[in-house]
Amino acid sequence: MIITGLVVFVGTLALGWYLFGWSTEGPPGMRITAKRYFGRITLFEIDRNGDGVPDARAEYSWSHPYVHHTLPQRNVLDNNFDGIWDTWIVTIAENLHEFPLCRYEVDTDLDGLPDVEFIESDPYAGNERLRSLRGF
Ligand SMILES: [Ca+2]
Ligand SMILES: [Ca+2]
Repeated sequence: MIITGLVVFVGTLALGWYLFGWSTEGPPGMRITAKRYFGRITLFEIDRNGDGVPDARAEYSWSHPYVHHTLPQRNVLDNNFDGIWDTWIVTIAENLHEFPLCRYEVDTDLDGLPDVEFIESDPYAGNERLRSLRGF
């Protein structure tokens, strides 16, 4: 009876881990945590500056979860590392041969809410425009 209860308990833990578990890895100074939702990877939380606080999120839907090299539906960034999200990059259209078309939603007055939007397909140009809008 005790053995059966133990097996059920461990099985429940294993199933819970499979459905909602996470794994963390990354190069020195950076931590990338992949989180599963009902068995599919739908979120990466990234600590880019190694302070223990995630400052980037790559979000996937359950119907279009992460599979090797798939694009997230949305990236959320805290680019000045103050603990408040300030940049939301939404994938509008994927392009197999070029960068995807993205809508940038930018918080320029640092109140945690986006106040400027623009569309860009070149991530380097997008980052340059972010810097010109608010300095980082
Ligand atoms: Ca961090
Ligand atoms: Ca911020």
